[in-house]
Amino acid sequence: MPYKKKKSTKEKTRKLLALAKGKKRCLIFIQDNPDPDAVAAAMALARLLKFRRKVASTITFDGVIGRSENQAMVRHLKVTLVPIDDVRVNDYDLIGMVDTQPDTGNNCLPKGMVPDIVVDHHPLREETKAAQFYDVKANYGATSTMLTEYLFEENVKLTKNLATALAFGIKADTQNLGRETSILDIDAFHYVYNQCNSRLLGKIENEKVPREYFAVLTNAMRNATIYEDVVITGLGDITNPDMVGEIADLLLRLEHMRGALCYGFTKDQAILSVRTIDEELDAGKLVRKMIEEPPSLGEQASGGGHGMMAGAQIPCPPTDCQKEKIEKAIRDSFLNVIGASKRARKSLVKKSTP
Ligand SMILES: [Mn+2]
Repeated sequence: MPYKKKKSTKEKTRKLLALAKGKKRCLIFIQDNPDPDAVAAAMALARLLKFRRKVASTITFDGVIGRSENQAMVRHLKVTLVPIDDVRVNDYDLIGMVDTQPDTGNNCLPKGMVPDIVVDHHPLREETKAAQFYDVKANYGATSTMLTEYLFEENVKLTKNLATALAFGIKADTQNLGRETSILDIDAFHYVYNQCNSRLLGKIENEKVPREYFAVLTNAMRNATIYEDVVITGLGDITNPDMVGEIADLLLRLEHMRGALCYGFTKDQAILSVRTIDEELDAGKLVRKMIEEPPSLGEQASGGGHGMMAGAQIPCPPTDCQKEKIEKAIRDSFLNVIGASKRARKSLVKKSTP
């Protein structure tokens, strides 16, 4: 079926492009430790602004490009991502934000700054409404799908690299169009896949991983504990924060489980990922309850998510870090909110014998 334009998209792109009129440089914020959907969506917004308004964009982020696949994406598709520490925010006359929103705690937008443009597929936040332009639709599986609609609406030709990025972005956020996917994601995927370099996409998705990857994985499985029908593991200190989400996904595949939690410590924070297949208990609500309800993660924690997946971060500077205390708070509050007994515990795998 041919890809179709939507009336609602036309209204959105018109408003967005009106805002960009006469502007010169756009700074696009994405989430910390960005994933393929964030990178692809930012590339697409940059392309739209360049093609229709001759606005040049810089994509900025904080944290690291952790997963080998994501590093391969950036390398093969020649994406330039500039760390926030190397950016002078005052050099820009337009501020964009994609795949995240102000005040979520997982991006480096300076405190108090209101972006001009916000496009995201997580639940709408109150702070976002201050933006002159926002398009936030939680029924989309990927922000890349929303930006694909914009580009199609505005007849912007996709480069091979951009089409490949968008295809990867949509696949990555929807577990290959299987999780939280709408027909909109599938239609957009077909559109970009037809124009992408599928051989290169395959190469990116199957990028080699370092030995450390298997060390983290082994450690995670050895430390995993089952409490009734939920499973929890901690990774200790990590250099790649993306492992937390990847391992939570993996643990949820364990039969009879309705929830999984994985957490780890980066240099200045504890981060956690929650996954659930419980229709009643939305992962986003679960994480919000973990932050708000006693025994809570504390006032400094922030987080969010939706449907089956959510995450949070708790500041934990290396100097006064009380990792054990935070670890206990994470585990206790998760078990409390999801309703699983602390006492009924067993190890996921038996300790190996020499
Ligand atoms: Mn996304």
